[in-house]
Amino acid sequence: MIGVKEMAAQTYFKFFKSPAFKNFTRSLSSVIGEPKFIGINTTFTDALKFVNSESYEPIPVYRVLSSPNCQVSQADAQINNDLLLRMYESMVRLRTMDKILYESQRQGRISFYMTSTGEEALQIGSAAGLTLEDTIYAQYREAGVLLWRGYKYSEFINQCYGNYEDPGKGKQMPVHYGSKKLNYMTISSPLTTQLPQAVGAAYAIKRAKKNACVVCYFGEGAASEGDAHAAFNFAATLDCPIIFICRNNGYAISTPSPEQCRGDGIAARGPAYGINTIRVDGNDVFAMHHVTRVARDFCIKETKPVLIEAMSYRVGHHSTSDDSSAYRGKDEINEWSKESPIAKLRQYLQNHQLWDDESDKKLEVSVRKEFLREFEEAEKKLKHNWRELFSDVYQDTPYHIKRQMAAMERHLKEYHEHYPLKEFQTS
Ligand SMILES: Cc1ncc(C[n+]2csc(CCOP(=O)(O)OP(=O)(O)O)c2C)c(N)n1
Repeated sequence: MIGVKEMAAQTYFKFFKSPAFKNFTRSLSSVIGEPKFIGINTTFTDALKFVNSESYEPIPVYRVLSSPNCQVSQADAQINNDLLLRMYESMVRLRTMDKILYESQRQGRISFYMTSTGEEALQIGSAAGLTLEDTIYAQYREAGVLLWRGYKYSEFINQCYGNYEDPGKGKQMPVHYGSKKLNYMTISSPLTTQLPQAVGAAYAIKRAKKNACVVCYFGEGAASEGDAHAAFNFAATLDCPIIFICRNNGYAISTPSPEQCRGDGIAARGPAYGINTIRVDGNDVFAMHHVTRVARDFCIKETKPVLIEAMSYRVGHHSTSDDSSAYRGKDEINEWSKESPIAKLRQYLQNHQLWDDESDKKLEVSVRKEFLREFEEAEKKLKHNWRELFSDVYQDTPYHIKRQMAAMERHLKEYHEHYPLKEFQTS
């Protein structure tokens, strides 16, 4: 039985929610002077006040793995043990692969490399919160995402060598991976091109009513390109199911993020575009995984975009072409190395009797052995026929390209002893 008071409360509640009440308040506000500007929902004020960073409340960083005890503070951010161990192993695999490929560049075996050191949790945590149905548009420092999705060591190495097993036929720089099978778009060197492309793909997914989303990774430096604005705005106004994951690792090559942009980082831009936004500790694999899972559910259910700013630190040089000691001190790197996401997760596993020194040693040895075996194989493989240099751009090779190819043919005939032609396929 409900009493008179409850009935009265229900009636009031119904009235306040009714269209009649909305019409009444709308007509009242036009009398007392509330703004009717299209698309803006606010009030008039006679206080002349600029909105500035002092009156602005910075967006906090979502974190669940508390230091120094490495406990997970939120029940729904917990990860089951099997998945957690798989995540840890993937982080160690990524670090080992980075180490070997970085050193192989230093030995002159490959031309270029970029490591993910310090950003392993960001990549593996988010990748584990997605499915293979979700389409990935990445920058270049997201090898961990591809590794998690099942890209093999041999595939990474073949691409870096540009040998005949590289689907890109050696036409791209190392680390410009792509995999149709794993729904991972091939990396483009020009920054931020992936953002508007990713929004277009998300719009297509929305029209096809697929139970999936697009996930677009980019650095805070890339967010300064005009394409980022176009992408955010289209995603918001066209209600696209896309998760933007900004990897804010503190630097865009030598430019520290406070010189890259002012204000409250990249996350602050989200609400201005009308995008649901969160800032997360990218070194906390639990938080990263949880946020990505929730964002995925939200953006598929609501067909709306989400912006995640994942805070981390680029421990390594920008690439093998960079020497970061020219623009940052050792102390800073040492300080951040203490925040190693791999060490944090390892501590958690150890605290819960899921891992120990012995398991660590075993894993390191087996990963290294497996990787080096693949590495040796890839190194023996020939590169594509040099004539491939001229293919795959035009459907019908134009006259000037044919002329260049003939000139190259003549040149190599005459000066063949100066070129490592034995390393290339002949047909
Ligand atoms: C349009 C364009 N401008 C400049 C460059 C040169 N460039 C390559 S990487 C890079 C820094 C990008 O930094 P960020 O987006 O923060 O990613 P991070 O390398 O830190 O992961 C720059 C300026 C480029 N590749 N494309």
